[in-house]
Amino acid sequence: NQHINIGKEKPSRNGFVYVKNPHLDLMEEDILYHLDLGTKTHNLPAMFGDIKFVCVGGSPNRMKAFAEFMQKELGHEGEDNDVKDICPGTDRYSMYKVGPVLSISHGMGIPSISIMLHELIKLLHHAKCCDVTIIRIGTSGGLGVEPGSVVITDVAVDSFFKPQFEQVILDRVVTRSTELDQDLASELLECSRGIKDFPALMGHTMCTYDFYEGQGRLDGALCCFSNEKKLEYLKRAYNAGVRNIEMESTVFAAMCRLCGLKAAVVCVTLLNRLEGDQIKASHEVLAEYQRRPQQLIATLIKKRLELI
Ligand code: DUR
Repeated sequence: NQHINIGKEKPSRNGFVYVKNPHLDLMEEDILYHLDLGTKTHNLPAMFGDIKFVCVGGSPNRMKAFAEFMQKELGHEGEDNDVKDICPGTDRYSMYKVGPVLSISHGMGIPSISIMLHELIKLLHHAKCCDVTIIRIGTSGGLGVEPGSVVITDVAVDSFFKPQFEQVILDRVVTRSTELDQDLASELLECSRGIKDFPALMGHTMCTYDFYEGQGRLDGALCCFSNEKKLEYLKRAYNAGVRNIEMESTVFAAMCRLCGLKAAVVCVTLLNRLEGDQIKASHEVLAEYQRRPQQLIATLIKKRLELI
């Protein structure tokens, strides 16, 4: 198999959301199958043209909670109080819109978020959105950090600690950069300093293809390595700058960068992987942890909209 690095692929910088696919121009209609939306069935510019912030996260319930939280924060609660799922025709992903903020779920892992991102990016493109900031808010396993800490990703790295995402396309391996927007990451860290008792730090985020063996866990249905080997690997990751581990950041960073979206990843850590594998905190504690990235993003959005 040939291994190619598309050096020609340059990020877009003029504010619009780009699709880098010549075939799309030749299509009469574009059906966004997993979102149950389309260019002929929906007026996408009217529905989505004003979007400036997109938040994505794994769980549909959490993304609904985020939309409800944003509704309160932005003072958008009216008579029509409920946030409504824009994609009720599909149970693959849920989507909510509150003013200029779109909140969408992406499921777990690279394949799931990648399908959603293809359709989301086309949606933003068809809607002629401009200057869009996109943030993944999620959960992760921490490395040498206190559980509940919020990690703002400076670079997303793969299991070899490299800042790249490899995708098999036809029968070749295409390597793409996973650089994120450094200014946005710094702005988020700055915002976090303004929130009382908010444990946040910047660090590398490692993205894997699995939750168990792929993250060096000893508690899966299969495991073929010792506790010593596990700790040796995780400590090497720590020394390479990794502070948390999740399953979506590399493809998220790679796709957003190429399509002109300023992207950030903000994940709370549910445990310290140097101390264990199982997530043992109570539901209440975990729920509180998961509100932390939401709080940070709400602060950033309100600052940007000059509401604070
Ligand atoms: N996640 C991990 N590892 C952890 C905790 C959370 O990958 O230790 C993220 C990624 C995935 C989901 O979407 O949460 C799995 O629980």
